[in-house]
Amino acid sequence: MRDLRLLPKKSVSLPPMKSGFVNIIGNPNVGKSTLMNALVGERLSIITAKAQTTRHRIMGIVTGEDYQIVYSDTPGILTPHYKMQEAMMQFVHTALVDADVALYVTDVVEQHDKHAEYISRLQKLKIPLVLVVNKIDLTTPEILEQQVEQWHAELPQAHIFPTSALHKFNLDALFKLLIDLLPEGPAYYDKNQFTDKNLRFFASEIIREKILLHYDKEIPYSAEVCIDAFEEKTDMYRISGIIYVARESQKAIVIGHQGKKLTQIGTAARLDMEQFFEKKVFLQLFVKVNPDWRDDTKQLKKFGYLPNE
Ligand SMILES: Nc1nc2c(ncn2[C@@H]2O[C@H](COP(=O)(O)OP(=O)(O)OP(=O)(O)O)[C@@H](O)[C@H]2O)c(=O)[nH]1
Ligand SMILES: [Mg+2]
Repeated sequence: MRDLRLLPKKSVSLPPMKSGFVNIIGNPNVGKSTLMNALVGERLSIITAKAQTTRHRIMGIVTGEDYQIVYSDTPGILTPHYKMQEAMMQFVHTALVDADVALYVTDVVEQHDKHAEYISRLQKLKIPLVLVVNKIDLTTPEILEQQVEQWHAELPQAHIFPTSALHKFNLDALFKLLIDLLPEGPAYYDKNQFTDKNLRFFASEIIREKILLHYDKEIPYSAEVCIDAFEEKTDMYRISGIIYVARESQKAIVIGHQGKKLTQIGTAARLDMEQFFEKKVFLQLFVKVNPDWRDDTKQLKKFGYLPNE
């Protein structure tokens, strides 16, 4: 029998592995988080109709046979008034620097002039740029066409892509384009890993989402959630969270008459957690006043806005 080792290797043309970072940036409320969740197929980022819902950079990892896309959802671009918002913008700037593909999201309702500062940055990018025009369910084909032309004139190098993240319209085609644009390379993360954040982070975000949904005015923007205990029992998670607000008057509003409001958001958060964790959850919530956390470096480190070195 012939020694098989001496035979020339049969050339099996496996498709090359594509991998890299697709970083999603854009103004507040345009649908960045809705888009990432839809592309990943998990509810990783919280979504509300209020601007500044996302405060962190949250990765969503999708791995297939021959690709790995590491999406990053980021906070909406704003002019910072607090150190917390400066940290939020730092997440955005880093995301522009370490992307393999930049995915800039706008929508059909926001004013074009809201982009001025970032347009010049986008024009100088050396990496592929995809400009997603989201919420096309809210406009007509004629208006959309005009907007696409305007974007094309301003960013001739961009792949302009109309979507409706809410209705999952055009997302398969977007995914294919992203795979095309990604460089060849090995997977960065284990194929079973789907995010860089831990269970505590998701628990705190789910509580924060309920605060955004149930309170108006300044409360959602003054509030932060910290998980002070997260016990993993065999049949359940026992979670204790502290809601920090800026003033005594806000604490009273968050708790509500006879604690009813707090019970209401606690129940809503627990139900969402049980769905997300696929586990029974026992949730306790406390409210504390913490006037200056948005400008306090130590606390911003504790809450994960600043690195801990
Ligand atoms: N009609 C419509 N609404 C959408 C679409 N995508 C997102 N939305 C809505 O827009 C609002 C904002 O969505 P988010 O995904 O939280 O937006 P974001 O850009 O992540 O916002 P920030 O985190 O605050 O910067 C929510 O009410 C979404 O339901 C869409 O395609 N069509
Ligand atoms: Mg968001």
